[in-house]
Amino acid sequence: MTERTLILIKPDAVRRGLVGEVLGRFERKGLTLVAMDLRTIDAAAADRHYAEHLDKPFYPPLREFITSGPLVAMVAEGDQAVSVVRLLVGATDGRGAAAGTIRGDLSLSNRENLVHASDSPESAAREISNFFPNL
Ligand code: FUP
Repeated sequence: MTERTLILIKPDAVRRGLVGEVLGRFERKGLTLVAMDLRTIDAAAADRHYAEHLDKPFYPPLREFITSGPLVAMVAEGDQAVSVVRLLVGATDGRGAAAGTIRGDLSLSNRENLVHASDSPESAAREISNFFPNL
Protein backbone atom coordinates (compact mmCIF):
# COMPACT_ATOMS: atom_id res chain seq x y z
CA MET A 1 0.00 0.00 0.00
CA THR A 2 1.43 3.38 -0.99
CA GLU A 3 2.20 5.60 2.01
CA ARG A 4 3.90 8.89 2.73
CA THR A 5 6.33 9.46 5.58
CA LEU A 6 8.18 12.46 7.02
CA ILE A 7 11.97 12.26 7.10
CA LEU A 8 14.27 14.80 8.76
CA ILE A 9 17.95 14.70 7.88
CA LYS A 10 19.04 16.30 11.14
CA PRO A 11 21.54 19.12 11.78
CA ASP A 12 24.37 16.68 12.63
CA ALA A 13 24.06 15.06 9.19
CA VAL A 14 24.03 18.46 7.48
CA ARG A 15 27.11 19.58 9.47
CA ARG A 16 28.94 16.35 8.68
CA GLY A 17 28.24 16.58 4.95
CA LEU A 18 26.12 13.42 4.97
CA VAL A 19 22.97 14.72 3.26
CA GLY A 20 23.87 13.07 -0.06
CA GLU A 21 24.80 9.79 1.61
CA VAL A 22 21.55 9.63 3.59
CA LEU A 23 19.29 10.88 0.81
CA GLY A 24 20.93 8.46 -1.64
CA ARG A 25 19.96 5.49 0.50
CA PHE A 26 16.28 6.48 0.35
CA GLU A 27 16.48 7.12 -3.39
CA ARG A 28 18.27 3.85 -4.12
CA LYS A 29 15.64 1.96 -2.14
CA GLY A 30 13.10 3.20 -4.68
CA LEU A 31 11.22 5.74 -2.62
CA THR A 32 9.83 8.79 -4.39
CA LEU A 33 10.55 12.31 -3.16
CA VAL A 34 7.36 14.33 -2.75
CA ALA A 35 8.77 17.43 -1.00
CA MET A 36 12.13 18.58 0.33
CA ASP A 37 13.31 21.73 2.11
CA LEU A 38 16.47 22.89 3.92
CA ARG A 39 15.40 24.91 6.93
CA THR A 40 16.33 25.77 10.51
CA ILE A 41 13.42 25.13 12.87
CA ASP A 42 12.68 27.21 15.97
CA ALA A 43 11.82 25.97 19.47
CA ALA A 44 8.06 26.15 18.83
CA ALA A 45 8.35 23.95 15.74
CA ALA A 46 10.57 21.53 17.68
CA ASP A 47 7.98 21.33 20.47
CA ARG A 48 5.22 20.62 17.93
CA HIS A 49 7.22 17.91 16.23
CA TYR A 50 8.34 16.21 19.45
CA ALA A 51 5.07 16.73 21.35
CA GLU A 52 5.18 13.26 22.93
CA HIS A 53 8.68 13.89 24.31
CA LEU A 54 8.15 17.35 25.87
CA ASP A 55 8.27 16.05 29.45
CA LYS A 56 11.17 13.63 28.99
CA PRO A 57 14.48 14.41 30.69
CA PHE A 58 16.30 14.15 27.35
CA TYR A 59 14.06 16.72 25.67
CA PRO A 60 15.84 20.02 26.55
CA PRO A 61 19.15 18.93 24.98
CA LEU A 62 17.24 17.34 22.08
CA ARG A 63 15.47 20.66 21.42
CA GLU A 64 18.82 22.45 21.57
CA PHE A 65 20.25 20.01 19.04
CA ILE A 66 17.34 19.92 16.58
CA THR A 67 17.24 23.74 16.43
CA SER A 68 21.04 24.11 16.23
CA GLY A 69 21.31 24.48 12.46
CA PRO A 70 19.68 23.63 9.17
CA LEU A 71 18.02 20.26 8.65
CA VAL A 72 16.53 18.76 5.51
CA ALA A 73 12.82 18.06 5.87
CA MET A 74 11.33 15.78 3.27
CA VAL A 75 8.32 13.66 2.43
CA ALA A 76 8.96 10.32 0.77
CA GLU A 77 6.39 8.05 -0.81
CA GLY A 78 6.28 4.38 -1.67
CA ASP A 79 4.91 0.95 -0.83
CA GLN A 80 4.82 0.69 3.00
CA ALA A 81 7.05 3.77 3.13
CA VAL A 82 6.65 4.29 6.90
CA SER A 83 8.05 0.91 7.96
CA VAL A 84 10.49 0.66 5.04
CA VAL A 85 12.13 3.98 6.02
CA ARG A 86 12.28 2.97 9.70
CA LEU A 87 14.14 -0.20 8.69
CA LEU A 88 16.66 1.80 6.65
CA VAL A 89 17.16 4.27 9.54
CA GLY A 90 17.72 1.67 12.29
CA ALA A 91 17.40 1.73 16.08
CA THR A 92 17.40 5.04 17.97
CA ASP A 93 20.85 4.68 19.55
CA GLY A 94 23.49 4.67 16.82
CA ARG A 95 25.84 2.71 19.07
CA GLY A 96 23.47 -0.26 19.10
CA ALA A 97 21.82 0.13 15.70
CA ALA A 98 22.40 -2.71 13.25
CA ALA A 99 25.20 -2.39 10.72
CA GLY A 100 23.75 -1.66 7.32
CA THR A 101 21.29 0.88 8.70
CA ILE A 102 21.93 4.62 8.44
CA ARG A 103 22.37 5.03 12.20
CA GLY A 104 24.27 1.75 12.54
CA ASP A 105 26.75 2.74 9.85
CA LEU A 106 27.11 6.47 10.52
CA SER A 107 26.12 7.45 14.09
CA LEU A 108 27.80 6.90 17.44
CA SER A 109 25.18 8.71 19.48
CA ASN A 110 21.73 8.29 21.04
CA ARG A 111 20.87 11.95 20.34
CA GLU A 112 22.83 12.92 17.25
CA ASN A 113 21.46 10.05 15.23
CA LEU A 114 21.24 11.74 11.83
CA VAL A 115 17.64 11.04 10.85
CA HIS A 116 14.06 11.25 12.07
CA ALA A 117 11.41 9.09 10.42
CA SER A 118 7.71 8.86 11.26
CA ASP A 119 6.87 5.77 13.31
CA SER A 120 3.30 5.14 12.06
CA PRO A 121 0.97 6.34 9.30
CA GLU A 122 -0.86 8.43 11.94
CA SER A 123 2.37 10.12 13.06
CA ALA A 124 3.31 10.63 9.43
CA ALA A 125 0.07 12.49 8.73
CA ARG A 126 0.58 14.75 11.77
CA GLU A 127 4.25 15.39 11.08
CA ILE A 128 3.77 16.03 7.36
CA SER A 129 1.07 18.59 8.10
CA ASN A 130 3.40 20.30 10.61
CA PHE A 131 6.28 20.59 8.16
CA PHE A 132 4.45 20.86 4.84
CA PRO A 133 0.96 22.28 5.51
CA ASN A 134 0.32 22.71 1.79
CA LEU A 135 0.75 19.02 0.89
P1 FUP B 1 13.22 7.39 17.02
O1 FUP B 1 11.80 7.13 16.70
O2 FUP B 1 14.14 6.21 16.78
O3 FUP B 1 13.76 8.66 16.38
O4 FUP B 1 13.33 7.61 18.60
P2 FUP B 1 12.35 8.30 19.68
O5 FUP B 1 11.08 8.77 19.07
O6 FUP B 1 12.27 7.36 20.84
O7 FUP B 1 13.22 9.55 20.14
C1 FUP B 1 13.23 10.72 19.38
C2 FUP B 1 14.58 11.34 19.47
O8 FUP B 1 14.88 11.66 20.82
C3 FUP B 1 15.71 10.44 19.02
F1 FUP B 1 15.89 10.47 17.69
C4 FUP B 1 16.89 10.96 19.79
C5 FUP B 1 16.28 11.56 21.03
N1 FUP B 1 16.53 10.73 22.22
C6 FUP B 1 17.50 11.14 23.09
O9 FUP B 1 18.16 12.17 22.89
N2 FUP B 1 17.72 10.38 24.21
C7 FUP B 1 17.02 9.25 24.48
O10 FUP B 1 17.26 8.59 25.50
C8 FUP B 1 16.02 8.84 23.56
C9 FUP B 1 15.81 9.60 22.43
